[in-house]
Amino acid sequence: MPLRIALCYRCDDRHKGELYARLVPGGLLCLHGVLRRTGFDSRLFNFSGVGWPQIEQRLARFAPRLVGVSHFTHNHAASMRLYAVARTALPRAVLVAGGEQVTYLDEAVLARAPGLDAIVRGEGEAALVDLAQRLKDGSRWQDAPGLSHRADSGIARNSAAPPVSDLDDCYPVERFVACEGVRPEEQFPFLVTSRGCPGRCTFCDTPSFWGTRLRLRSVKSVVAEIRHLMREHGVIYFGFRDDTFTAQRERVRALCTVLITETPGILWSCQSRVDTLDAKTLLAMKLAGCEQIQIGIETLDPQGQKLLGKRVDRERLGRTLSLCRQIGIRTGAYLITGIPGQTDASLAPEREIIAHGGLHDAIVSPLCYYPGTALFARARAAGQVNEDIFFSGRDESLFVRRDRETRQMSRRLGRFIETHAPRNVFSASEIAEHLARTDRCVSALLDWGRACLAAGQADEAHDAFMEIRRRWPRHPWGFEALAEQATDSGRAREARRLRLAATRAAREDTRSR
Ligand code: B12
Ligand code: SF4
Repeated sequence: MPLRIALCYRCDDRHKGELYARLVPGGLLCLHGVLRRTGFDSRLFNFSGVGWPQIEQRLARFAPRLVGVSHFTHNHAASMRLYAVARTALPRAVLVAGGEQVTYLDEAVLARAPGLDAIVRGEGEAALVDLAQRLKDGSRWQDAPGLSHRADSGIARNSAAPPVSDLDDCYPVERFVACEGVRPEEQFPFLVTSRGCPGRCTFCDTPSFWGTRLRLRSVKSVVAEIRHLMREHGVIYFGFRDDTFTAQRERVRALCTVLITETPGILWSCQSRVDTLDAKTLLAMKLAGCEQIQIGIETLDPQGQKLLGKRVDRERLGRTLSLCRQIGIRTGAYLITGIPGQTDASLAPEREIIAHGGLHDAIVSPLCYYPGTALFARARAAGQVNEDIFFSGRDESLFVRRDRETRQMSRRLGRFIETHAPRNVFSASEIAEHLARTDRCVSALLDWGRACLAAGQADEAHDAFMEIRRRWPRHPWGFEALAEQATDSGRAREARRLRLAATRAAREDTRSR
């Protein structure tokens, strides 16, 4: 009988109403898929929002030999309780944790969680498969690489597990089966095609956790995943959530070329930096269905940039934003408030770029300490903070600044974005240009149709959506857009029928290729 393994995630209760927090970390799906492919009976449990007595019962009923928990900073409190509940339900199971929080706080977490046997530091695939294999063989699981575990002398740290050499191996289709509490339409649209980032931002732990060398999945593996999700789950909108999706532009263009022929029925967004975008790549992305890019700007203040280790050149930013507008890709920005030394006046360049740079949206987040970041290491060395902030269970304990000025700055900037960003929608003449540049591609036609709808020109909108239907008869977004129009004019039944047709089209289109 294959060894039974339960992989679990639970978000903190204060976040259970937030879609993003409820999703299981992408890496837990990878571990689940790799374990299943290797022949283990792995089951993935998303316990977000589930009551503790039910969790205890469910684990006892499944009776796994090994339990793995994903423990990040934002689900710290829930993970700690999960260890206690799992230990009560399964007194003899081996209970391990992995994820960004426990990787850097292994000793402190083990000291506070008596039910937890071990922590896997860093990338989990090789270490967890090794551990499971040892359990199956009856050899000492404590010797698996990458582990921090309890020993007579305190906490023992085994040497690091080898990094996965071929990332494609971490993304088998087995990760989409045997998942409880996972809603495919919410969880599966997020795609990650690489690990590592060449950046060295001080507020981010990616450089230390994943390294500054980029490892990439092959185009074939990414396209196979998209096709699978379209066919089996009817997903037609994806978010590439790589840290810097465009870090290697030739690879992005190669991917786009295949997407255009193999999965013409999708739209997508991605995240990037201004210094990794150019006209040729942006056009390839637009033609392959990219409709939005979120750009990490963080701050435009030179002092702030120095502190955060990220230099965004204002001129280049302006050029990139206007290139995106010319090609027809919407832009969003990530901005950070609460940087030491930042004042409302020093946010003038950000306001300028929001009002006149053509941004469609911006998200403001407070500067936070995370374990494994240079920002935290420096502050700790200077005696300003210690690890206790990660154990308080409150988001605010992570904020670098908690003063009144910071709260005001964040509120004001938020209001400024709400007022100004909506004014930056593409104008009719801009969309007409996008249509010409892209030989009337699907995403430009959608923009055109939607702009017509907003302007009350229902017939023109219908024509644009029907053009998609005519030129790409099985393209799901043709149906989807017509469904939007039907909803708009109160034809609910027709909208439902068209939505069903969109899902069917996505599935049939991938089957027929
Ligand atoms: C894509 C992404 C998202 C997406 C999708 C998340 C998802 N559920 O798939 C969205 C937009 C929803 C999102 C939201 C958030 N995210 Co996010 N996200 C990422 C990003 C860019 C990639 C995640 C990923 O797939 N990585 C690749 C996989 C393979 O790695 P992994 O999930 O970490 O898992 C590996 C290891 O951690 C370990 N591991 C993990 N769990 C376990 C369990 C066991 C038993 C074992 C052995 C090993 C193990 O092994 C895994 C496989 O190698 C990362 C940055 C990064 N590069 O990782 C940030 C990151 C994970 N996010 C982060 C944050 C803060 C958030 C939010 C809280 C933001 C917010 N304020 O809303 C929310 C929380 C939502 C959530 N439930 O995770 C931080 C977490 C920092 C921390 N210390 O916890 C990160 C690290 C970004 C950063 N560098 O600061 N995120
Ligand atoms: S913030 Fe983005 S660009 Fe900077 S190191 Fe992290 S992942 Fe890389």
